[in-house]
Amino acid sequence: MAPGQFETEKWPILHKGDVYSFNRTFWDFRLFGEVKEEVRLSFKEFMDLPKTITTIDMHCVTTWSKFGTTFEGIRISELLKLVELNEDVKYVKIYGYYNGDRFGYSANLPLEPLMGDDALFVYRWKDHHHDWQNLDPKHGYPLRFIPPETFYLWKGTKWVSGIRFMKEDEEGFWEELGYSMTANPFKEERFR
Ligand SMILES: Nc1nc2c(c(=O)[nH]1)N[C@H]1C(S)=C(S)[C@@H](COP(=O)(O)O)O[C@H]1N2
Ligand SMILES: [Mo]
Repeated sequence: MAPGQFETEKWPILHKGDVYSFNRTFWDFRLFGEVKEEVRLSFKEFMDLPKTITTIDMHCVTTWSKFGTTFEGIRISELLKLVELNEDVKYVKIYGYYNGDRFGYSANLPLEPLMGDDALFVYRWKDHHHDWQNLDPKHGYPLRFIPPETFYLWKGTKWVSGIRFMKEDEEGFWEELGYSMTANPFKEERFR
């Protein structure tokens, strides 16, 4: 158990701003920043990418942890096949909607720990009490990021809109407000 956390059976809802309402026509996903050529994916193009199923623990910095949720989604490494990164890209910022601003929310992360099956853009989940179901809009429908469990859940951007590739680390939404850049729950990296 990560220190200072307690287990919750329910899946709490936590975010700033309005719940984004999905419109397939206007939705796209951008891969930009330190790339040779920017890429935009329609919802169909994104959902046609190969899928991965993984069970991931979630740790919210407000001290709840939800264990053993199984997610279906698309790995970052699938998206990396679509762009050519510039040299020395080491960080990403994962953007999402905030009150209608498609890049209003963001979270920074190092790229290297996101290369596995436990860093997913998810749209479906199940657990011990629930059968497979689509994400609820409040949890990020149609697509939200779930980070590896070595990052607090604020790094899991809901209503995702794109990834910016970066050479240097840069603060996102909560990091600008004083939260940790590295955010490891097992080291209790909450603030800085
Ligand atoms: N777009 C967006 N994504 C967001 C947030 C937000 O305010 N806006 N809040 C983050 C925080 S602080 C947490 S703890 C998780 C909560 O996800 P949940 O509501 O599905 O439990 O979403 C993260 N992703
Ligand atoms: Mo959070």
